[in-house]
Amino acid sequence: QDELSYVKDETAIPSLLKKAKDDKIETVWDRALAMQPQCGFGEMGVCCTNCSMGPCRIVKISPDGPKKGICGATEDTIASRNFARSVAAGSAAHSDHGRDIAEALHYAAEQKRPIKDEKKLRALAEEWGIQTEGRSVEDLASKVAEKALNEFGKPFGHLQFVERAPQKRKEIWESMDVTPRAIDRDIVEVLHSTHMGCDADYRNIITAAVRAALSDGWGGSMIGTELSDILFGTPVPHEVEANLGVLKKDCVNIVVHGHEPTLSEALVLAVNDPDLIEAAKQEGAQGINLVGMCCTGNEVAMRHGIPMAGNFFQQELAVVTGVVEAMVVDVQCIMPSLPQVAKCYHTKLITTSRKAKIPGAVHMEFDEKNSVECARKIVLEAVMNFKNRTDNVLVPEEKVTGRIGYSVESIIRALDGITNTFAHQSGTVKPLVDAVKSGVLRGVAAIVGCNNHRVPADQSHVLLAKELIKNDVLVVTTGCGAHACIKAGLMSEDAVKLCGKGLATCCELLKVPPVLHMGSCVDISRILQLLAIISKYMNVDIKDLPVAAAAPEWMSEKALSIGTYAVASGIYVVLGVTPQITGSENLTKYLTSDMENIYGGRFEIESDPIKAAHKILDHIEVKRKQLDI
Ligand code: NFS
Ligand code: SF4
Repeated sequence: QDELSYVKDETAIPSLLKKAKDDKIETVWDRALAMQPQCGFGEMGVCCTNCSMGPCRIVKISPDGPKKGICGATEDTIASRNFARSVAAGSAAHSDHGRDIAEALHYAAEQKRPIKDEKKLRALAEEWGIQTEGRSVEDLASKVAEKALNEFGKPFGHLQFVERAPQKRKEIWESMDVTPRAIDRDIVEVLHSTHMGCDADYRNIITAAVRAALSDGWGGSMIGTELSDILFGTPVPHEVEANLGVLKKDCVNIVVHGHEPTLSEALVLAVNDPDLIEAAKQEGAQGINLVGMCCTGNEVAMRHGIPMAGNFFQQELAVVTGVVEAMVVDVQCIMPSLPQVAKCYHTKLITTSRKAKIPGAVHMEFDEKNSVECARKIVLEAVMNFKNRTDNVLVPEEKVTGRIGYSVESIIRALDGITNTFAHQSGTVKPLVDAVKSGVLRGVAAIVGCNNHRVPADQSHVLLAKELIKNDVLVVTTGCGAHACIKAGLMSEDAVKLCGKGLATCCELLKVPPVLHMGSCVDISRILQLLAIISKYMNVDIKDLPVAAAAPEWMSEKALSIGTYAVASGIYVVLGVTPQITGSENLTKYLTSDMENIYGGRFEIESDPIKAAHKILDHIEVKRKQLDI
């Protein structure tokens, strides 16, 4: 009980919810309430609208209702098709983000703009068989970008990043014929095969979904991460402030929200422009305060220490503070309700992508070829809006500091820092593996994903993380889960107090928090990469490692794609919110059990975060036993 009230307070949500109520603002919680009871057919995944003979639904609760769609599709076919289409959409979202980054790298090379991580660029070029000797940075960047863009539609072969996976994993994929081939093709194939009257075998439908998901994790997302690092810099550890308390009453506040770092990087440059700062002062502000929300927030926090204003369920509340001059958004996880909320204050909601326009928002399209100028215009729009702010403001006090920036490179560098303690070759994961083998550290768990009204916001993320670190499991996190963890203080030095003795010792030695922020949701590819490195170092498959993943509050299709590629990569994945599959017992059994026999990973559904933690701990112990450590 104590723990619950503590978690609720640290989100900064209650005070702003009260203000929202006073201001007669409708929020996601109000709409969720109004939606009750939610449709049982949809919840179970047995509603089909794939053709206009439908909608069809399978009636499970009474023996008399229809058991087949009008075309004859069974509950297994319908539920698996729905699931597969969600995975394909999620993979599309991540991968299209990756493609935009590849294009941005291409333009940067063309326009001779700075390319931050030349070392990483050269390493990737070599990995991809591009001649590096005697080539300029621009030339190499443009070749790498081109090769990345080809990954989306190349007619033959398979994705290049597949080669990063351990040998045994590649063999499993080969044997199941799920080795991702070309990103767009694998996604299109799901849409084709789930068209009316095509694939009716739920297992085969999930196999296609697995291929599309793998083309996300080991394809589009990995391209997004790697090329963002090359272009904008690979994150290194540093301190950052988090929660809505990072908004500043006396400054022009700009919240950048969405996903792709291209827009946010340009804004970071623009807010430091002396002319714009001067303009803000002319308007009576002390300066310009740029803060980030959701995954874009993670991107700019990881690379520039821009404060993390909040996660998915805090986006409306950020506007409710009354001090946001502009909320600038690009793609994904942006609530269409925002213009309604913004209308009640002075906030301008500015959409910037042709892929995501919202009625009621101001649209200022962001052009990658002209990024800096676009960003300046947006910032000026915010600055000029400062004078419209009213007295109806509330900046919550909640604000914490945490240490973030844990790319694979910085994790390995942190491990290198203890060379004197362990006999150790530098640049490897040996100290981490040694700590796991000795049992000081039991294993590693990833906590990722969103907020969902079915769970008190952030609570499952935080309770799960605390239970795991208490039991000597190192936690890595991304996305909105990372926001939840930093807000709860789990990325601060103090968090070591919450750890078991073994993990506490490791953290003190490595000077890292027990919960490592690895970035945005596309950066889950960093976690795959880390697991691949560890597997190769230990000469085992990913499925043999004492690791697990959880998405305790997930809601998006992207999360389903992530879960699916994680399972197909051999990882045990606990979902805290039940996916819309339960109308098909066969499909449910396939995802939560049969897949383990094929891929070594499987889904688990567990809504109680403490029970979820113990399932993860049990899983880790089983894997340790099998490894004989
Ligand atoms: Ni991930 Fe990022 Fe958050 Fe969920 Fe949305 S922001 S890509 S989908 S809600 S974690
Ligand atoms: Fe109904 Fe079949 Fe059409 Fe789906 S595809 S709506 S189950 S007739």
